Amino acid sequence: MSRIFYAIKTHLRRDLTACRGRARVHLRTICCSTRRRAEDGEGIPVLGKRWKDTADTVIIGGGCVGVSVAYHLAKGGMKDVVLLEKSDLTAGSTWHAAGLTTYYHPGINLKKVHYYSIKLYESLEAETGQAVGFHQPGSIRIASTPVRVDELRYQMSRAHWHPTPQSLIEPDRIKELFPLLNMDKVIAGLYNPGDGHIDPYSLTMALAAGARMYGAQIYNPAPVSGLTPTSDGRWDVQTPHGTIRANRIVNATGFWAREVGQLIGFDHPTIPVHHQYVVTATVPEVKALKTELPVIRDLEGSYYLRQERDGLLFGPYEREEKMVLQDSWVTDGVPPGFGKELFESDLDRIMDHVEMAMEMVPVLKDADIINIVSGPITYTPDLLPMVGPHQGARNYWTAIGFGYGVIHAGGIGKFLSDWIRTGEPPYDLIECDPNRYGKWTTVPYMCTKARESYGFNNVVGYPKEERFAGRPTSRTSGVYELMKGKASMGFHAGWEQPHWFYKPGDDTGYKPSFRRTNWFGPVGRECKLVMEKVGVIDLTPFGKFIVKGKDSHKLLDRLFANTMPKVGLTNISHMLTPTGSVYAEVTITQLAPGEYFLITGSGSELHDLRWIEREAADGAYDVDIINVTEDMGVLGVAGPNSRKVLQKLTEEDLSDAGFKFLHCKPIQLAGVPLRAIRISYTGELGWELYIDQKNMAAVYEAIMAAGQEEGIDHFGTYAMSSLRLEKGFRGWGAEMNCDTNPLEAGLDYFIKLNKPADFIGKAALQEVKAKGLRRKLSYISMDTDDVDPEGNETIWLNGKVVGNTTSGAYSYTSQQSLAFAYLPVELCSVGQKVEVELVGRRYPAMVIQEPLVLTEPTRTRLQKKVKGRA
Ligand code: THG
Repeated sequence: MSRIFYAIKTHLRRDLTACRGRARVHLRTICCSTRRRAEDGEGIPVLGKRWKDTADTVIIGGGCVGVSVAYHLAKGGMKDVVLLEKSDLTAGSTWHAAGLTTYYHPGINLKKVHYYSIKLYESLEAETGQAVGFHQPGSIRIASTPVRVDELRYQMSRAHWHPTPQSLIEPDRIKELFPLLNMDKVIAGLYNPGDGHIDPYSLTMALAAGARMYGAQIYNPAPVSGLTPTSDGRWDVQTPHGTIRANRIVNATGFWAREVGQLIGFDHPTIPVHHQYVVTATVPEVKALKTELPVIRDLEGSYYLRQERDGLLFGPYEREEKMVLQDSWVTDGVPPGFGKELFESDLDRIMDHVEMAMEMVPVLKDADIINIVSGPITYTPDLLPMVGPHQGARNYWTAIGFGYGVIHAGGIGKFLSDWIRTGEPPYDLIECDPNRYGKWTTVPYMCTKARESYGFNNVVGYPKEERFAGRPTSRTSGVYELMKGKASMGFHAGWEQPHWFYKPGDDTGYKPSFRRTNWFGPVGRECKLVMEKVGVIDLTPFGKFIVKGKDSHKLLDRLFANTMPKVGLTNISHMLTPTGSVYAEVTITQLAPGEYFLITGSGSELHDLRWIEREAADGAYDVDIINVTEDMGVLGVAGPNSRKVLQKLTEEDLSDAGFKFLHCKPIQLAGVPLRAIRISYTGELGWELYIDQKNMAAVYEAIMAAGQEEGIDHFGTYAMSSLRLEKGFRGWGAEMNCDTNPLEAGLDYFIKLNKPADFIGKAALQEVKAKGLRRKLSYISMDTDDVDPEGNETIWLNGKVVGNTTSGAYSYTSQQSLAFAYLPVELCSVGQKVEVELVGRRYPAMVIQEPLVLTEPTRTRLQKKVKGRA
């Protein structure tokens, strides 16, 4: 038996307590505080004169994230920043974190967070005078299967338009950088030269020193016992020292986040899980090295390994079924007084990883383990943190749910503080919006997903990834039961929505790939169906709100850049940020005088609602805002035969003159009263039907029966994406978001700069227009083989990066790969040649005239013109 096994099986088991005690001393220079029953306020020293009873922002939680928010707010010039920490700074998860720092993130936005963190950590010592123990020996993500190499190539094509200094390296170079590696299985590596690790305790102390230097107050021990909203949107924050009245509060309480959230009626989906890592004693081969080893992440083995002094530190991500949730904390709360404690470690759980690590790094076999750390960290259902203002409470912000708090702390502190100070996010980080969750994120759901997320830490990250744990949630549409066996389902904000439908002979199910896969053919079939016959799609996941009351028009006119539609009409309209970027894209219908129906995409329901509610509250508008998302099902019926099919079921005149494009009417269809809007994101002739959930199945069955002769069938969201791209329709979150203004996105038609109302973002956009644009959304077509663009790929010209795609798909109607992309204005002319990088290859591409396919209303109009002339 190797020594590492011996150590694990005997020595450590024998005296875990001693071992944990040593872990503290050995790993970090932490002054072990005496335990306090902080929650009870018992024995809490009086803070005396320093105590303030008002603040602009109160941050609750003194881990690396909360302290970073305080540092950045104060540095950004905010006066009266107060941070309350219930026991000691770093207590919770920060103090026992492994401290890894990396430029790498698969998400395109979080790369920016990581980048900022690393740059900040490089300069923090000079700024604050506090050493932070930052090591930057680089890191290598190791691929030992061909699909991993594809994943790394895929990641490179998404990273090249970012400053992230990463490159794909060959085995020889890997061996050179990490001479202790067994190269038998290594095929390639993703190398990030600036990566490394930092001492989380020192980092937090440096940020705290900085925060104080810029004027923030940090109080500890100062546990928060109550949070009371005031009628003017502020908060009374109760502590044993007294109450602070704050303009806003930030919950940055790590694994206490649910408890703090519960003080004001939220149940945040942040679940404590155990994370273990192991530290070895000096390894002679490591000691003999002249330079520090880079951090390695063995993706197949699902662990990270780095040098710790002259030994090694090794941390696995245990499999879904093995990892441990701290269930008792979920049900009963975190035990009072828990601060800098650790759990019993369980080495059986990590044996598989240990074996793989010993194979990859053979010197581990003879290493003695001196410490094992098993500490609580938090996981959210999708592994990403929750950062931003929270819907449902005014001036309540969260910075919680960090599974990787140390690398996120710097960047998130900057991001959140900029958002707080300026009123809008400094860049798009929509995947971390706290409002992506809702009432459907129940405790069992949170737990199942946290488990899945943990186990999936190093699974291959495919495009269009689906995860299945915890599904379906309580959010199912009225036709879900009828569709579920027939389609590959996608998950959208708690809902199940068909991606594509099966036919006999199809290779069914979820078969992810970096190239075209099993859905490629079937989606072509669905596009043909909508272009030539008629298709039905379940659009229930749309977010839907009613806004009514005396000031409804005034409020919406202030929030939206388009003019408000007349009664019975529908408009496409955008909410802009104060600097004139796109916050949201919504369709608005005026149902009755002063009563508006707002429809937004599935992912943006509470994100949009929060923005509308905030403006309504801040401006004291007399309105009612009602979220009807779950009450109403939606069926889309689209294609040239849609009129004929629906006409069979209603007395209402559906002719082009009788029911015009972008009109809305209450109608009876198959005997069911519902609301119909003539609109379709496919760009084809079509209606959306807004139906009480309870009547949805009946309406659906009537439509399917009525349409048999016309060849009716289903289509899903993949076909919809391809069809909308062919028509040149922009998608929110891709072509437009808070990183883009509507003029560069080509949305000019929807922006009424000369409407009388002073809508949010108007002045800024006028300035943008006067200055002129530097880049524009372009429409590009490319020659590919077995792969299509999906968005966020790098665009090259003459060996230089010139832009990025925003979304992409195969156009079945015109048989070519198609994408939207941002390019500098001088490269936007039709005919401009560029290259698009897809999974490691650069394919020839060209800017083309949009759209590839005319929309039905335009086609019909042009046909009428031609007829008129004849
Ligand atoms: N249906 C409804 N609401 C929605 C969407 C939808 N809200 C969110 C999102 N999708 C909005 N996006 C669009 C984008 C374009 C169109 C519809 C919704 C569209 N555009 C036509 C065009 O560009 O030719 C018409 C534009 C016009 O003439 O005003 O139809 O899918 N309910």
